[in-house]
Amino acid sequence: MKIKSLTGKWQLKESGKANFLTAEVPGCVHTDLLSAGRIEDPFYRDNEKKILWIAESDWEYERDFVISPEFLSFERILLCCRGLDTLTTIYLNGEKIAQTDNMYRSWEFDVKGVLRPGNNIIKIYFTSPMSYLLEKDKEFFLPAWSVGEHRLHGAGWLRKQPSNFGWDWGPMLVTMGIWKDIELIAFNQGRISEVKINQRHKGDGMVDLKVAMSLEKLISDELKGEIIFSLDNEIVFKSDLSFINDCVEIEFTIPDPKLWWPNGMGEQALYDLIINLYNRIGQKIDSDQRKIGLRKLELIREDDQWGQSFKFAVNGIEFFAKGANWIPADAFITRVSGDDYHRLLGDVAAANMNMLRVWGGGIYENDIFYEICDELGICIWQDFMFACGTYPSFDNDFMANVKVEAEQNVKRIRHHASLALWCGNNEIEQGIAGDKWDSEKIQMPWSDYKKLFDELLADIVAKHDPGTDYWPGSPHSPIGDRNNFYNSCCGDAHVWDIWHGKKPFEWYKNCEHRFNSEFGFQSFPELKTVYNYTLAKDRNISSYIMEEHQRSGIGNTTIIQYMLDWFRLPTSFDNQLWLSQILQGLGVKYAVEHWRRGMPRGMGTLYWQLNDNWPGASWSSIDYYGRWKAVHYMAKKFYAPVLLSLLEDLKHYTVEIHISNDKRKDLQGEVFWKLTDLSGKSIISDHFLVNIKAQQDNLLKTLDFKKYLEKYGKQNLLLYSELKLGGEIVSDNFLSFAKPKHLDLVQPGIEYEIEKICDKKYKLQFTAVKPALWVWLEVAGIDARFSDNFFHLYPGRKIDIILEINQNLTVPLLREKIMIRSLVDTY
Ligand code: BMA
Repeated sequence: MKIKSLTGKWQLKESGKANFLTAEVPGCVHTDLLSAGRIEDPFYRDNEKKILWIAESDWEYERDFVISPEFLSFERILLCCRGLDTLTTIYLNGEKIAQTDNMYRSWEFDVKGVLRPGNNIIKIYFTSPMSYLLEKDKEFFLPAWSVGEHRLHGAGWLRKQPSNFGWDWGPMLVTMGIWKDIELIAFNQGRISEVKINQRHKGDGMVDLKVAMSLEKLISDELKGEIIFSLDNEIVFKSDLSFINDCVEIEFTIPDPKLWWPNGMGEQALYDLIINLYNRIGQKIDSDQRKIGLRKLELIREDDQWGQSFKFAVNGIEFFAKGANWIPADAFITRVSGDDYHRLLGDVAAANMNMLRVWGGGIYENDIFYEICDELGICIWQDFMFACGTYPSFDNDFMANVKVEAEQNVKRIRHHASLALWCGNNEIEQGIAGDKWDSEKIQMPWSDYKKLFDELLADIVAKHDPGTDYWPGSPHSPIGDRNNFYNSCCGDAHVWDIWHGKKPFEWYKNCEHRFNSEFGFQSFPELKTVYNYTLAKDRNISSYIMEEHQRSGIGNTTIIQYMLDWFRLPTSFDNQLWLSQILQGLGVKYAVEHWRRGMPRGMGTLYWQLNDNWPGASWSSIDYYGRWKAVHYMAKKFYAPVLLSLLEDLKHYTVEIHISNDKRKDLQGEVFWKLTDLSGKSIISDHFLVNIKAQQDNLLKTLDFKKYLEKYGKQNLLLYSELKLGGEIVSDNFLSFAKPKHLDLVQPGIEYEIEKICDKKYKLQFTAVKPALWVWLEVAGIDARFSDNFFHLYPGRKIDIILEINQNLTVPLLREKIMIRSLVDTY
């Protein structure tokens, strides 16, 4: 097989205009216009508004390329477009090859008859998605949520990233372009067209692997091949293959399998599967290589005392899913590099997460995303790309288009060890499926809903990936009235009573669902990030520009409302941003700790949302530039495998000490707790040895503070607790009886030592004379990663922090740049 890549430099122009500019493929019109200096940074201030015309126009990409007579002599030559966004007409040497209408599909066209030796010209015309949608809207209006100033209507007709039209955390930047690789492939005799792997984990611990391989065969004679299955370069199984027909299936047993485990549960062993195809004279003509993790990953739904479970199990071990929801990592998805995927997913693993949900308003992610998830043990809940609106499932062309899209993506992703679940859509069962088509209620009938989500997609998963479970929508209630999408007895739930419903954080304590696939709270990004999209005059949270970068209609008022509940309203802009992050962290922590204590009734929490696709206020825990918000540091702690949490009962003056243990073994440890006044003076403390049962929550003790609360008053007491395993603190927590705003904290007198570990890496040890809450560190002007941040200090407690920066500073210079603040500095 020969491949001729057509990526790289192309020419691009707006249809009807004369001037071409240089385009980069993969890429999109916006990023090319940006590189050419024709538009300003769309993320800066309100520039986004000035460039809506881009998607209202048609665009033309073209390039030439040279084809050798040798290339042309191959029997079959295909033009492969791995991703076109979205409505295109393709011309090769002036001849129309095809039209495309789905950004999620990969396209192959036979072009042997059109290519010629020497110079060739390919042109791809992109039709404006906006004018197309305007037309389709007239044909049949598809109701959808939140359409308005910041979200365009009609996206349901087009198989294109829904959030590209604007969302409540991202810009309205409707892209067009060749967004994935484009190439010519040429081959003789045959090529590998499909590889399907089936794992059977047997009672005796062995694993049977069935590998079915299909060829696109151009000859009727037999073709030879070979399959090699190895681990760390040691061959575990090898066999010759003979393709008399188009398909061969081979089955073999791995007697002593090294299993793949999610993050925190064990190693991520990945075997190499190689399939080679040879021609008649023994030359390799095609090959397929992929990494395979041996594991059984399933959704367990069985009747129990609460209704029906919703929990994942790996290799027969049930586990609590800890993670977040993933959105496309840039409004211009072609800008997301391999390094970006590595960094973001590394941050996911570092926060002790074991699952991400690839949310249905984005994209089926790139291969590299799933490869890294395999390596890091991050299980993937994979939505099909349908979200928050109605879809024309009554239209046969639409359904045929979706069918190919779904088949291709299922076949592309199914072999990944990390794949845990296929899910039909986001939130369409949350009130959008109803009695009939209804624009006012924003509804489509269940009958049409079912065609797409109960039948088409379910059938495709059953046929092409029977080893992975299918779930029709998130949320979905499998028992009883399906309209009751918030059923706490079964299914998954999106818990938005906090934030959208404005209920207090404490309300989480009343809320028991089987799996919390969405819940969350917004915050602002830190000042460094805000600097990137504002002028000095914009730096007030209610300025026009700050509100432009806040896409939730209730956003800033909701942040401030909750902030007033918990904290003193800071007067400086900088502190408002930081405190919004602490507030967000507090809310998400409240929820996760509660739900982890409630296991096994609820067996998962995926907060909304991990990342951002532009800089602005949102529910993310990592901002657009990769900066960890407070909640991401907190996630590392509230998702720790062994978590100590404190549950207050202010009516009865008690506090329960819990340890949620996700480990598969019982543990022995020691718990320490201490009650102090606001000056840090110890009032009472204790420590005791504990036996911590595996894979469950352990209520260790209920402490009664009535006496102390009456004597000192709730505003004057702080409670700290720590868990030691093997002499080392593995989890710690803090509780105040009054809301933090009512604590008359004083300047804590924080001291620290710095020790340089190696270049760009330092150890800092912190102590304080008085209690310091949510101590946060910055290195002035430098992006830093701390092993912990937003931690609590009290007299007698030393906290070691590892600091990594991308510069090599001397200790004195670093000391000059370290900035330390804590809650009292927001007063
Ligand atoms: C959810 C998501 C998104 C949205 C988020 C915040 O339910 O599915 O649609 O961004 O809420 O409103």
